[in-house]
Amino acid sequence: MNETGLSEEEILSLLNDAKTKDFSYDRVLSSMCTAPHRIAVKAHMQFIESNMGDFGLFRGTHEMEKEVIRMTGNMLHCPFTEGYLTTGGTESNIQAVRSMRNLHERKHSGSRLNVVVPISAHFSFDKVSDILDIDVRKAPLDSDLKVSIEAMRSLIDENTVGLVAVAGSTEFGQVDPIRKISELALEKVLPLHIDAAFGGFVLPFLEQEHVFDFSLPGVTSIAIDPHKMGLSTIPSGILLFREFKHLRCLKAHTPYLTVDSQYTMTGTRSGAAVAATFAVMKFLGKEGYTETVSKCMEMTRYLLRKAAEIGVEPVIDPVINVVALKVPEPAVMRATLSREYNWHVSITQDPKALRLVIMPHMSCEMIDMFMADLTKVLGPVSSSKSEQKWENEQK
Ligand code: 0PR
Repeated sequence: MNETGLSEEEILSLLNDAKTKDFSYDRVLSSMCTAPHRIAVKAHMQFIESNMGDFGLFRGTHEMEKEVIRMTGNMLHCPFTEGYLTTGGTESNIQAVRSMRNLHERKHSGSRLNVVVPISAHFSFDKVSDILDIDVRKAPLDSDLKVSIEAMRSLIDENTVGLVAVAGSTEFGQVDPIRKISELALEKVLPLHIDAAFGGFVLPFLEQEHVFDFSLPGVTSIAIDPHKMGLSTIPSGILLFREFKHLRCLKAHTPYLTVDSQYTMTGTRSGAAVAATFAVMKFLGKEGYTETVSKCMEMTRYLLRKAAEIGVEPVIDPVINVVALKVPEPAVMRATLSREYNWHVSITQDPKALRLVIMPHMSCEMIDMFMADLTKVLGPVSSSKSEQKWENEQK
């Protein structure tokens, strides 16, 4: 650390230098986060010192948190849901599985416990395995990249603490057959956690109906992130439980604080993110989110039309605003697009494809510019050859 403090000017100059090294969102097609809504930024700044780790001191913020839980519970068809604002999908997933583990009758039996998840589940479940010291059994997918129910069923045994399904997978934006998984969970008397970290603020606002939430009786918890498609500030995640017993088993005593217990993973928690989420949800309402999601889906369809013009097809017909394109050597394409054209895109693992997330910070003009550069990178590969080459590479 420097001996004496720098001047404000010097600090601002250091900050500006750092900022110029960050990618600007108008070159980013790989992110599940986006620029937060201005009302969220305003609220965040106003509550910048608020700490939900000792919410007896910040009662106004705590009331806003309860209102966010109530609004989200209503949106996901469980008006009396229990929960709290997390730092994002990772924490929500860890806490959901921790709750399953704590409620499991064989917790003290000494046997190694497990949770059954789709292989498409986010890498946060690998952290779950390490932190909670339980096996994460990964069920393969069907050809449409939804988890296979039969595979899930075959992985369940007496040491299984619960099931996980994904509503809007990270790589392909696919939604698992949650109605059937809910039936399986009820049949096996297991809790079912839905990872809707990304899809949670998309699926309820699509024209086509997708049933993925508490309206299915087997669903016991849901992760949904305001800092992704909810347009709130980072770090804003939400973890919801259908019943208090799932939250109660996460209790820690905090005798010297203003409240004598907490159920959260972190101690100190951002009240600013609570205020931001409250503000943007109230400001946009269902109408505002429907508009945002419609815009992203229109851009998604626009991108698909442009891709088709150059002979590039998606791996699956996108369900939400996540597109995986069949291009030859996706990793090389990604590197070239970054190095030579300053675009940030990502890739999927199985099958390998070029992955784009069509977020609210994008526009059709941005897509046009990107497609022009992608066309150059693809080079003289003719339409049919592009897909053929991709098919051969998957073998
Ligand atoms: N569950 C799902 C389905 C997710 O897609 C993600 C993150 C998580 C859980 C974990 O959420 P947190 O990162 O909030 O803990 N999905 C994005 C991803 O891994 C996160 C992200 C966002 C990555 C923006 C990069 C980026 O630029 O791709």
